[in-house]
Amino acid sequence: MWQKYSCMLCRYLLPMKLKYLLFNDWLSRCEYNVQVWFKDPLGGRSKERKHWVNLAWCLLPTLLLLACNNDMDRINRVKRGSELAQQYCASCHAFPEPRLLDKTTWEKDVLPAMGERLGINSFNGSYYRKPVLSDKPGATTNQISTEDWDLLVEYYTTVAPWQPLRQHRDEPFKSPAPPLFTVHEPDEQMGEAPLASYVGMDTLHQRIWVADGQDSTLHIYNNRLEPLQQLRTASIVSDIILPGAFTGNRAYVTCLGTLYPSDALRGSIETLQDGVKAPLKALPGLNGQAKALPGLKAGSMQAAKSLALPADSAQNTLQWLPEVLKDHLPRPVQLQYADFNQDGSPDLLVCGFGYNNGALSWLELDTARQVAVKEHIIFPRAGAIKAWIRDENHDGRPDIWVLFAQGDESIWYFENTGNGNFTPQRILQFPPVYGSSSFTLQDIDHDGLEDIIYTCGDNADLSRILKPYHGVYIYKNKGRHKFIQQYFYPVNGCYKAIVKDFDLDGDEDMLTISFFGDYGLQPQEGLLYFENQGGINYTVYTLPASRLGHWICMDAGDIDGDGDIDVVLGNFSQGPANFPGMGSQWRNGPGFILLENNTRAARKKN
Ligand SMILES: [Ca+2]
Ligand SMILES: [Ca+2]
Ligand SMILES: [Ca+2]
Ligand SMILES: [Ca+2]
Repeated sequence: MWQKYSCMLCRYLLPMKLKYLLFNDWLSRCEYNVQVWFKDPLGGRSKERKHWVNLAWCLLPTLLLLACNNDMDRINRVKRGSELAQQYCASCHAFPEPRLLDKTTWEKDVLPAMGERLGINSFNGSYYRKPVLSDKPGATTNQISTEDWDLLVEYYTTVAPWQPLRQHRDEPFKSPAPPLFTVHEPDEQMGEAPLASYVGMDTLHQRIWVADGQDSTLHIYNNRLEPLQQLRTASIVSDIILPGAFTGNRAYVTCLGTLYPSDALRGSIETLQDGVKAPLKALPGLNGQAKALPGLKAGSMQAAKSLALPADSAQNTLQWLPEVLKDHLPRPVQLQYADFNQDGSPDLLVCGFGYNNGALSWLELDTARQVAVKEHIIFPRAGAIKAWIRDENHDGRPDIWVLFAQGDESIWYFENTGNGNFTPQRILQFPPVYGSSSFTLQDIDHDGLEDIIYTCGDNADLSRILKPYHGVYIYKNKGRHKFIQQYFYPVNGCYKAIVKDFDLDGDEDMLTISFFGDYGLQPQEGLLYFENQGGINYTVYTLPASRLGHWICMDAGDIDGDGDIDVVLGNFSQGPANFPGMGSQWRNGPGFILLENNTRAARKKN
């Protein structure tokens, strides 16, 4: 006990210079008292008591000194542990500061898994839960000695806080939000306990596509939310390139293979070809006049002058025929398209998330035969989750921006150097506990340079505690690939931000969804509206629709053609399971909802 308090005294209360002065003072007192003791050992009773007191006074600093020596040993060990953490942890990803997690989460959850990757299966003589396995079966990789690993763990468990950091908002969110959206639910649901893994708006044909992970099915609705077709896919759908300019009458469907982390190459890409090629014609009764559409539970969706649907969609006779374009992919989560090798034929970019292994790659297509003729690996790394195509340097070749969300969480720029070859450059790097979830490129401040809007909040990995650094970030583009953080708003478990001018006042607003929100105390985090107040300033509002489902995916577009941006949200009704009450609410909720934007209609009224 006394060691503990003396160590605290040394560590927290006394700066080094003061310790030195006190120590010298004590030494001189000891020297004086010892001299007096031996010079006058037969003094009076009071004098004897005084000498005992003086002796005790001499012993106290000695005890403190011993304690300090223990303390100094520990300080030196922790210092060495810090160097080892920089050496080993930062060799794979951004250096994770101990303060990002609490001591227990480091010791019990994160470090055992990290030790396993370095070939370590014990700490201070106690064995971790799992056996040591390397990526190559039958081989183990001891990359760090047991002694060094113990020092590294001691560093994290010493410096980390006892309790997780708390979320802090300078500006709490507000309620009620401006009456921007009206909620619509489909009459015909996807099934009980929906697991929406994808929602998308085909604004060209005014259809909504929703994938259900329960039974790997794809559901297509018209903009009245009436079902047009349901079909089965190879596996759970993660992304779709909807029919449009690139794909003509085809859709390209990304099938994840397996929902849970795995290195199995079960992912695939399917093409869907519309079997009925009916000509476009205007729906009867909608010849350019605003009219409430039937089939909606609430609200008054406005039909637009341009509203025209294929006859087949009006008659519920879509016949999409799936064909496998490419299989054996590492958990692909997104597709993009461009002519990467400039041969006049479009190619596909695949974000192969994988688990330990994954790849960013592009596929040369034989669009006539509907097969991928060759796969080119751009970056053999796990975690590619979101990509955007830009001709960044205006040389006519499509370049690529990618967020990697596994291990080395980071945003990369791949410059197309010709013939489908790319030069990688890391632009931003985030600590591996951030749980990067999405990013987008948009010129928020209208200075001619696209800025980065980044969200983090995936919390399904090793450290499943609420994290105050989860939320939405804006990095301002300073030119020459330099980005500076200009904005952060904390949102637990933030999964995606869509940046659009929702209220049509000329500046970029945002909608965010959260999958791992703080459902115990602030379930409103599930869906937030950021109204731009000029520059990079927002007022953040809660939206009542946050209660209706466990929103995991979101898309935006003008689905009714009236000139404002509507939103579709997908409900993944499972997990996290530790919030009683929310589970049944989500399971009984709709598979998806449409938020119809009222802005244009309100302006017409006024
Ligand atoms: Ca090409
Ligand atoms: Ca900008
Ligand atoms: Ca706006
Ligand atoms: Ca609209």
